[in-house]
Amino acid sequence: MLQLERSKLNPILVPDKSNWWESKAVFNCSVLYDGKTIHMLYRAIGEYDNYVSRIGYASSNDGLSFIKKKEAALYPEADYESYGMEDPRIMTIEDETYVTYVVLSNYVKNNPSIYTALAKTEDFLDYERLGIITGPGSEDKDVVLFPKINEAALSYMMLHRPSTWVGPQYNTEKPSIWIAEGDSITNYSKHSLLVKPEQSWEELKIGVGVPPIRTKNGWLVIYHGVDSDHVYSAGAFLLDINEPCRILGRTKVPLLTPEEEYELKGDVNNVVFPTGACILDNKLLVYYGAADKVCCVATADLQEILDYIMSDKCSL
Ligand code: BMA
Repeated sequence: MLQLERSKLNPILVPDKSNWWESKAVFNCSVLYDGKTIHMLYRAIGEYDNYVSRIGYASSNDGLSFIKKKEAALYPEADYESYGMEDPRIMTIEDETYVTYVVLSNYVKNNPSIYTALAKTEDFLDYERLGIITGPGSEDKDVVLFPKINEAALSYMMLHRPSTWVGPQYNTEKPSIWIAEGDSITNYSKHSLLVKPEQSWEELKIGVGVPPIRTKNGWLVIYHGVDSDHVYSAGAFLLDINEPCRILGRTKVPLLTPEEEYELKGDVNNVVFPTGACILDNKLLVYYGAADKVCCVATADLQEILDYIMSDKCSL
């Protein structure tokens, strides 16, 4: 049974009491390695009354020690962001850098409407907002975009988790991971069910954590599953490079489940929530939020994890 190995330096990012917008919690971090610098965006909380999230930026040369920028990278400006911007995920598509993030707005009967929005950046300083990219009423979170599947690909591909798409008409009883095709980077219309909860550790729901990573064996996707006690764990599946609707393997047992104090106790207990990854010297570094409080990293040898996902032990 393969497990991700936690860094001894965890947690690698903690709240900064002296900086109001990130004084309470910093978690669910995503990264982009540009060959020199590891850029990180993370969800930050500065007050519990309204629990409005902002997005912070940090950078590193080794993937372990990060220096934060004092000002928030993204904070609610657009109407659709008014109650928070959560869970940023960084992707490169055709040499451009994009960020998906969950937005909360328009409270109706104490419930916020949930969407995912997209922004584009060249330097992690300025962000161009491209608007909401998920449909009304779907309460879509955990949205990641694929890089272009191949040179000839005309369409854009997305993985998403529409929370309300459950029931016989959707062929799934629990919120699941869907794959969608779009004619532009912001407009996705063809949707199909891709991965449903199967094991007890993912009984309540699953959602993609980390944007798909191109490997020689296929697209590696790290995701989270939530069990009936609301414990969040991490698993992985592998998709065919040219036909990402084809699943090549999937972990049956979590790669990471809350065990350490910083994962067991926080603002939401018992959470490991992977949202980013990069590869350094053939090592996969998986970045995750722990207990909705701090940022952490855990690693695995890239080839070992690919072989493991493809092996009988964990495939479907
Ligand atoms: C999800 C999101 C994440 C959070 C997780 C665990 O629905 O809100 O930001 O880390 O729940 O609380």
